[in-house]
Amino acid sequence: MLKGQIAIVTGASRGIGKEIALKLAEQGVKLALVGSSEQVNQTAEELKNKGFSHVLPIQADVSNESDMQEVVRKTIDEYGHIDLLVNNAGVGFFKLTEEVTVEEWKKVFEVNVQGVFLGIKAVLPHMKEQKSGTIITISSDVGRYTIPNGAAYTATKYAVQGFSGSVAQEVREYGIRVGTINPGMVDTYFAESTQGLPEKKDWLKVEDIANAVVYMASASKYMLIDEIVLHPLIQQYPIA
Ligand code: NJP
Repeated sequence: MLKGQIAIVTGASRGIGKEIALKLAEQGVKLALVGSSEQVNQTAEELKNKGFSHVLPIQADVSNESDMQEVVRKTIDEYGHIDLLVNNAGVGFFKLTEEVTVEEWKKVFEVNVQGVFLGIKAVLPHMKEQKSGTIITISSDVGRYTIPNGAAYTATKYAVQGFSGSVAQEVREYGIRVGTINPGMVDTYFAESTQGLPEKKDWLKVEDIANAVVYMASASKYMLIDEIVLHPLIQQYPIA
């Protein structure tokens, strides 16, 4: 169902975004991969070595407006249009609020909130014109309930939920679907961790989130899946 579609995946250098890229490529999706470091080129090379030829790496910062406009321009130049945007890039840190610096506060909002805004802002004119499109943002379970020692990160994910929900209502009349995926603990490099550590063996795997993206994106065109929430069984979490 996704075969031949065109997708932009942000934060595709590693972790969840890299796996989303692989799962979409396996479905026959043509990809533009966005990361702020050179690692995004390496990820694209790995996919090409696996036999997926339609992979365009774009080194860009999601929090920079001209970068994201350029991402959309390059994707359209390469493939002609855009069916799917996956806003996955994100950063996080976990510490007591009084220890958070203004620079850290700004950074987490710039990437997690402004980055989502700029990605959506850049694709919407094209999706509105073609009267179709799907936008999926990898938010978090902490976009729905609060945790201690992560107030700044939690605040960004609440913002993402509100933003995404409002945009969804703005654009449904254009056939554009906007939803979020809200995972609990996922084994990645997030917050300066390392993917594959033995102590994270019972956490969600990157493929769990990537499979959710494929499910959401391939839903019938008349259906919007607003939100998918998923947790590892071992994670205790409050119900909002
Ligand atoms: O993290 P990680 P995840 N512009 O650190 C990229 C959410 N989440 O895969 O810039 C463009 O392995 C970076 O690439 P690069 C989380 O909030 C996670 O876990 O080249 N890209 C890398 O590819 C986030 O939204 C958990 O270094 C930028 C990627 O982002 C999403 O899942 C739980 C960038 C980060 O890869 C993916 O995070 C949860 C920028 N300015 C939600 N800055 C979890 N892991 O437990 C960073 O609830 N990137």
